[in-house]
Amino acid sequence: MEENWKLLGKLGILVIPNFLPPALCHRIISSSYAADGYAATVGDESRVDTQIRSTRVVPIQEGVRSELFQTFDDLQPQLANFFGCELVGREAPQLLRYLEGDFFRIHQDRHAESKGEIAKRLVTTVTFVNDPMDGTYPYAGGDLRLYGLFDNPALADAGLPVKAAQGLLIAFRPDTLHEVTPVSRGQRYTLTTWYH
Ligand SMILES: O=C(O)CCC(=O)C(=O)O
Repeated sequence: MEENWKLLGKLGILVIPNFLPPALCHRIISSSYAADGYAATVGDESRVDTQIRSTRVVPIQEGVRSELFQTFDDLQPQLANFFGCELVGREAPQLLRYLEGDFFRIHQDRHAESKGEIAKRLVTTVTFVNDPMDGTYPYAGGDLRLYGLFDNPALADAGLPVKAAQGLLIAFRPDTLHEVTPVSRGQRYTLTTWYH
């Protein structure tokens, strides 16, 4: 396994290479490629703020939806076991498209004051649908970085980048600070979902 993924594993992140097969990843992107989608929101009150987050949520097409949703349903027991909590369901996966220049500044997916559905989040998952070396949809930049994983206070501001790979899923607690650095070339696609 990649050294980077082994390190993430030691720091309490669940890493599942090839969670989604390449053919499914390819179908997800090609079937949604032409769809415009809508600007992704931030915060509990779901507002658009392009200083914090510049990316779009793209609809997941009918032809891939049931297979994809089933795959995420099947993951639930493994997540519950890994994070040592009871999980009762999940939010609908979001397909995110980052164009050149798009980013998501450092944030948490749930924090102490979160309310409503967001307060129910116990696990975040991010799945890479393409990766920088993807033959059909390559990109550059767009690092997912996780913060606060090291006990050493001197490393509190050190964001650990996740080595992207097509189909790779990572799961972490939703109060983990994380960001996506600006994409410098191409289009980056990820799927996020939250388990309750
Ligand atoms: O696209 C990613 O890699 C992460 C997305 C994210 O941080 C989020 O949806 O909260």
